[in-house]
Amino acid sequence: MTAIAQPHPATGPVDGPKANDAAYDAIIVGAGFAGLYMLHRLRALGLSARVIEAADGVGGTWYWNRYPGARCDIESLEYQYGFDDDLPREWKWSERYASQPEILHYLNHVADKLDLRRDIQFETRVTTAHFDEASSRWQIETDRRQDKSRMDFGGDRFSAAHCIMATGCLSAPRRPGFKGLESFEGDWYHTGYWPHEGVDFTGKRVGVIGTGSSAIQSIPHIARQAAHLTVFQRTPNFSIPAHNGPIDHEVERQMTERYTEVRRRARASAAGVVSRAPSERSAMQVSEAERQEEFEARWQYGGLGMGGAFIDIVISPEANETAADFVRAKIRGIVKDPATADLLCPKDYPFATKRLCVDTEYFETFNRDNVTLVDVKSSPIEEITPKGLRTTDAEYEFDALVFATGFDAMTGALLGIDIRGRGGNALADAWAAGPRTYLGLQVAGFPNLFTITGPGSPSVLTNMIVSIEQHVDWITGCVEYMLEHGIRTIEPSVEAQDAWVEHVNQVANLTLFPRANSWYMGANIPGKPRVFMPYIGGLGTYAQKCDEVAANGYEGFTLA
Ligand code: N01
Repeated sequence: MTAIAQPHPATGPVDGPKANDAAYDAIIVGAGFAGLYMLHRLRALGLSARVIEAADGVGGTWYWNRYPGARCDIESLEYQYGFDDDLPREWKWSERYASQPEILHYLNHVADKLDLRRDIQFETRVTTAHFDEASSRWQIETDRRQDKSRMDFGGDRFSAAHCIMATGCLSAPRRPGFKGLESFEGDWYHTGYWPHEGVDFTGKRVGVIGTGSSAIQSIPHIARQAAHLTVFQRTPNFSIPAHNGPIDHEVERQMTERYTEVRRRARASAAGVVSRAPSERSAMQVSEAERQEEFEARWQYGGLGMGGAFIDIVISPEANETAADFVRAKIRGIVKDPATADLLCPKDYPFATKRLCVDTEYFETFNRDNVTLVDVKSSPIEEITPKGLRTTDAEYEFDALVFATGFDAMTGALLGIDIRGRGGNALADAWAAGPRTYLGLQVAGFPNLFTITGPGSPSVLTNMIVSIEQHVDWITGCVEYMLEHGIRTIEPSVEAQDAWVEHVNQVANLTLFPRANSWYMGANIPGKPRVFMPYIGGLGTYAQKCDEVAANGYEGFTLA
């Protein structure tokens, strides 16, 4: 059954001065993979739901990240919806790793096929979401007015029984905070906020700041166009070749024939993928020759599977060092200038404890005559100047600057909205010492607020689409349960939340992850609490726990 996204008659008017707000069963914030699927599921329950989206189209992260070379680092056949058997069969991916335009095309196809757009309000940003205890409903305000009939000022307002954040984990680009940026006379760009019309760097002197995944993907493309490219690196990254190429149609046929089964296995796996599963062997219990053979096989296969070459790679410093040494040797084998190669070799954090990168000819790019690598760890960038930038060592002139400086990950988009729960308490205060959730799904004191792939869930450590579907399915089941049992609100108990946060921290502390200054730890944002935000216990274990909680009448939650 399909509901119509209009004020829901069953919900009734909301008391008080906001009685004119459009009332829905659910407001969903964001129209990426998560928001689209959530809308589809709630409609099937017969609920009224509206998606509020800042962009003028669907796609979320794949709408914004249009920088040259942007593509997925999970294989196309796994990085797609799995809830509908027809979708994987009818959609044909062209490459092993899909490019950003192809993924965006896919999401537009899904939005059309499921007729989702009529319930999405584009070019509108949610600014506040306040829980009204009297009505047990969320009051949501936006920055834009579509309802011209209202006489007051401000954006459209909504009231909803459920407020569902599908805001993404890497969707709040980190604005470059460099002194003097406004004085720069050339053009500057952020990879996470790229112009739709594209950028032509032909004949230009370009500076790229940052060497994370976005930089590693865009640098080879920019280098092929620019007159000269200077890369400013603070921390080198471990990157594995993608070995991208046309899709293997036989693999595609086999996978899509039994996609439900593939997806069931993916959800039960540690990282939400079935290709190149993590090994069960310890790196320290095999011979040197066997270790090298495994590393080489995974390097030749390409992609993120390198991180799962041995079970103890992110647990044992010795095991980790063997993987780090292997990749460093590869870098030195590719990059001809020994000093540049040395600079490109990560040395001061364990392998795979910052998100691994997957590249196409990244290291090879530094063999080009028109590319220079500058170490800004030893001589940091002091300021942007009208003509370029100055480090503590030297001054550089550019026609264009590209900031690949990343995101305020996992909490940035949520805390960018003024979210207030019971007693007017702000989420920003509740999370002042780091995010606290129960299962990454809900926050104590914020009834009926759901966070799809929120902090405290496996999210960014997995194939996001599998984790998104697991969360959306769980939330749908929860909302259905509430409807069936006449329950108006659900929220975690403080005790259940505290116990979960402690468990998330304990598991993280068994690994080497906390040793790196990564965005997983919030370390890329000055002043952000240093907390390992995702849950590293594995998606399969986690999904089972979520299912058990639901089967036990939503154990750990308070239902009223
Ligand atoms: O951002 P990042 P990203 N001076 O935070 C540097 C996903 N993703 O956009 O490491 C100089 O990784 C910073 O240096 P440091 C993926 O999960 C996926 O590249 O803080 N440098 C770092 O090098 C990824 O991990 C895909 O020392 C400064 C860089 O900027 C995540 O998004 C593609 C600086 C930021 O790297 C984020 O990736 C792209 C300063 N003041 C992204 N400030 C795929 O699916 C920051 N830096 C393939």
